[in-house]
Amino acid sequence: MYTDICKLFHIQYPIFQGAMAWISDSSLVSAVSEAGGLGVLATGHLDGEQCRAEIRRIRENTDKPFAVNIMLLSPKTEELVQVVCEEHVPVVTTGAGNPGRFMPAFREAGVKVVPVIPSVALAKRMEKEGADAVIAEGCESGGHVGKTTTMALVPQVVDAVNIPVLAAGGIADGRGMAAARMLGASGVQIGTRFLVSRECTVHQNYKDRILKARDIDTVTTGQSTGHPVRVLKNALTREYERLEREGASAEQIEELGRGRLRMAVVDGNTDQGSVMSGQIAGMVTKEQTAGEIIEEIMKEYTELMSAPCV
Ligand code: TUI
Repeated sequence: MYTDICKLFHIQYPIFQGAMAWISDSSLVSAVSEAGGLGVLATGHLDGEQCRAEIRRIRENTDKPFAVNIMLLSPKTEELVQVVCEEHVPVVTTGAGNPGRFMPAFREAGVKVVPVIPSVALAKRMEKEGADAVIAEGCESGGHVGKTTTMALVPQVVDAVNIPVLAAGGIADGRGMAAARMLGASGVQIGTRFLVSRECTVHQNYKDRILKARDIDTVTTGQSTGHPVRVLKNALTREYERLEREGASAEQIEELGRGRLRMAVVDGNTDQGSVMSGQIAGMVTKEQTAGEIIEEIMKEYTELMSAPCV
């Protein structure tokens, strides 16, 4: 239960909450950290000062460690990095790109860096550039995804680097966590299950779509743009399919996606909005507090790890 991840990040359980743009705000982050995991603030939709305000709200709610995620496609990346360093945030996770150029600034500010990576090559590069750990994220995840599954990616990354590896993508319970441990991961990152937690402020319509989803209800859109995104099927994904079938340009397809995540998360328009979700949504069937989710996962995990083989 207590792994090198717990020691490195001063947390009770080796569970990171996946950063979800517009969704993982100070409310969810402080609840996950307070429950013994590592809450991770999403900043893909924030500017530097909004990020600073959220960091301060987290610190009002908990004195436990937390992380800030920097989505490297954000036009505000530079100012977000600056704020994270000024605020001496304990941990940064990064996504959707290579954080190499910011590593010296993070190191100088004493910020631990954990890049999310979709490949062995990138994991090796991150280790060389001074990452403290990596999150190997399989394409079962929600949102922007790589090409390799968690099952195939995690052991290959574990073999390739000497820093701790967390597994992400398709994990939502103690069985997934035990499987990740068997693949050599020291911890897990969980997004979709925390999305339906009571402390998550996402629109109830979004939660309801996750709670009702089946195993086959996600699809990746935007394959042709080089930024495939896993979402629940709806009118928007049918429109993506039509555009891609008709050979629309990458610009036209990117344009279709503009503002769609906000539409789903804030306005609750789950038909026209982008309802990002992992493939595990079919198994996420109840709303609980973040604390209950973590307790349940750890109970299942410890029971499995101590059970005799059958
Ligand atoms: O970043 C994520 N998931 C996300 S970001 C996001 S917001 C968004 N919306 C529309 C289009 C694109 C993004 C929603 N979900 N997960 C971590 C992740 N990182 N997945 C894949 C990667 C990744 C991809 C390429 C990491 C590094 C990378 O490097 C390429 C390079 O620059 O060498």
